[in-house]
Amino acid sequence: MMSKKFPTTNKKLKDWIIKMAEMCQPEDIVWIDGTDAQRERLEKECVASNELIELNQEKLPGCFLHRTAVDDVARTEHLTFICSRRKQDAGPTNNWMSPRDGYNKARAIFKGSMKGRTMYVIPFSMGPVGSTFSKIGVELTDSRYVVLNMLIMTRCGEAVLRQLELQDAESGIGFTKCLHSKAKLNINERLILHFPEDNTIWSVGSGYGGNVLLGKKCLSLRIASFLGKREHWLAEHMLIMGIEEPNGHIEYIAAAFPSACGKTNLAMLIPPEGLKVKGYRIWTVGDDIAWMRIDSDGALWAINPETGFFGVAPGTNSKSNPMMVETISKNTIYTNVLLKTDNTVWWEGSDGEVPQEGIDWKGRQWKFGMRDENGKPILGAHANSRFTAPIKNCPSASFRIDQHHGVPISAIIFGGRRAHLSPLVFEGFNWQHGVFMGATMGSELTAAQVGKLGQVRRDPMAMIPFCGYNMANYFSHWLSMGKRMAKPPKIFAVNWFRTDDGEFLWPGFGENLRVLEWILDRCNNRVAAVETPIGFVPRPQDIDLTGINLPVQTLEKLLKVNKEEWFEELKDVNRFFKQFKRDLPRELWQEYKDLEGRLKNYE
Ligand code: OXD
Ligand code: MN
Repeated sequence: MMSKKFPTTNKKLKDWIIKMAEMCQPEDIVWIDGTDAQRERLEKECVASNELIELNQEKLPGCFLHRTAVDDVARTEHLTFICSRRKQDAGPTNNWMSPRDGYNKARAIFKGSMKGRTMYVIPFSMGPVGSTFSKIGVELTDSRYVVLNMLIMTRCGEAVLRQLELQDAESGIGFTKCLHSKAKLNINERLILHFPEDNTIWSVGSGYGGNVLLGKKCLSLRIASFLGKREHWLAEHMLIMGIEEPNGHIEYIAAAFPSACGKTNLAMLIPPEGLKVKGYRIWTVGDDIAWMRIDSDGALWAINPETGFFGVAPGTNSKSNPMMVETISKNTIYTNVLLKTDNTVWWEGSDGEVPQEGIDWKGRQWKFGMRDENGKPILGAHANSRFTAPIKNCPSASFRIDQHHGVPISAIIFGGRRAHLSPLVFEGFNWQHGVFMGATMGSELTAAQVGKLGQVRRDPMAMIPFCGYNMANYFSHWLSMGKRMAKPPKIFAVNWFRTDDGEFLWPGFGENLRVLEWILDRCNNRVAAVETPIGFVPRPQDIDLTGINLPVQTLEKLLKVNKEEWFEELKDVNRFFKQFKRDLPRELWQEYKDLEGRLKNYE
C-alpha cells in the first residue's frame, strides 16, 4: 500500500500513523523534513496539479495563489466541536459531541478518504523547538496546500521529530495527534473535532486555513487553553508587541481583540508623525496568539507560538499596514484573492489602481463594475481572502521571536468594537476587576461574522470561538493565575471605534500609540488618572495629542462614562453570565454587583 519508511524511533508515533493510515488508506506516506528542497518539490507538484498558481516571480518572488471551494472560505463554527467526555466540560458556549460520537461520525468520513493520495506527516512545534513554553504536534494531511502553509506558520521537520523523541524518552511528554483530510471537501461531510482529554484533533472535509492548519486555532487555542488550565498557563487570542522607548528600553504588551478589529495592524503600527520626535520603535512578536507563563521572577512572560501570519487581505494597504505590505511581497501564499492579468494579485482595498479585469476568487473572468443579479458589485477577492507569510519578512519583526523565554508582559489589553459605551481606554482596579473586564467584553458584529451588522456579541477575552473547555472554568483559571503572580500585569480595555453622530471620534491606526503611551505610563506610575465606576480613565491632558488636530471636547467625548449606557450593558452581561449557572466564579458576580453599586452612586 505505502512506503514503510519510518524515520522515527518513537513507537507511539509510529503506531498512531499506521492506525490512521489504515483508516484513510493513502497510497503513500511522505515525511516533512523542513528542507527547502522538499518544499520546492511540493510547490512544483502543486503548480502541476493546479492547487497553486505560480505568480509573477519578478514582482512577487516565491509567491503563489490558491483557490478554495466556494463554500469553504471561513472557519465553520457550527461544525466545530469540543468532544469532552462530559458535556458540562465543554460549557454552554461550545458545540459539544461525545468522544464516541465524534470519532464514529468522523471515522465514517475519513474511511478511505486518502485513496490515491499521499499522506504527509508534519512534525511541528508551536514555539521554539525545545522551549519549556512549546508544544509539539504531528499533523497527518492529504493536502499539499496544508503542508506548505504549515511550513510558513510553524517550525516543522526533522529537528521537531528529534525533540519529540527526546521528550518522550525523558519524561513521557506526548504530542498532539492532528489528523486532517480534505476528503470530498463537502460541507455536509465536514467536522472539526477536538478531543482535549486525548490530546487529539480530527478535521475532515475542509481546505480552509482556520479549519485545517491544525497548529493554529485548534491546537494553539482550543487544545492549548485546556492544557494551560491543567498546567497553570494561559493560551490566548492575543497579539504581542514591543514598544521601544527613546532610551532603548522595550516594554511588551499582549492584546485581545475579536476578528476584524485591527489586531494585525496594531501589532505592527508605525508611530505617527507627531510622536516621531520621541523616537518610539515598534517590535512585532505576534498578531494572533499568545502563550503566557509565570516565570521564576513572578511576572508573566509570553511567546507567539507561530512563525507566520495568516492575515485577512481586503483592506491591507500602505496606509492601513505598510509593514504587512512589505511582509507579503515575497514567499507568500495568497488564498482567494483576484488574479490580475500580469499574474500579480489584487483585493478590495489594496494599493494601486483598481484593475479593469482579472480572474476572481472563484476562478471566473472578472471585470471592474460587474454586478450580480441583485445589483450588488461582484467582489474580485473574497471578503475573507487571506495571505500566509513568514514573520521574518516583517520589517518590525522582534529579534526575540526565537528566544525560548519569550518576553515579559507589562500590560494586558482587551479591545472591542463599540460605537457607544466604552471609553477610548480605561484601566482595571486590580487583576480580579481586570478579569471581569475581559469576561464582559463585547464587540459589534462586522462583515467577518454572520449576523446583524452592529449587533453586540459577547466575546470574553476574544476567545468565544476558541476556548477548548467550559468558559466559566476558564474565568476561574484567569482568576487563579492572578493569585499565582507576584507581579501581575495591569489590565486595560480599549475602544478605537467610538462614534458621535455616526463619525469615528478617534483616528485609529498609528495614532493608537498615543493610547499605548498612556498605558505604559500607568504601568510605570508616571501619570495620575481619574477614578470612575468602570475603572481609571485618563485625564485629557495626559494623552499626548502633538501633531493631530483633535479638539479637547472630542477627547472628552472619547473618555466619557455614560451611566445609563452602562446600566443597559449590565443587563446583557447578566444574561450572559446566567447561562453558566453555578459554574460562574462568584468573584465575577461580586465584581458585577460592585460595578452596579458604583454606577448608582455616580453623577
Ligand atoms: C483568525 C481568526 O483567522 O480569528 O485569526 O479568525
Ligand atoms: Mn484570530
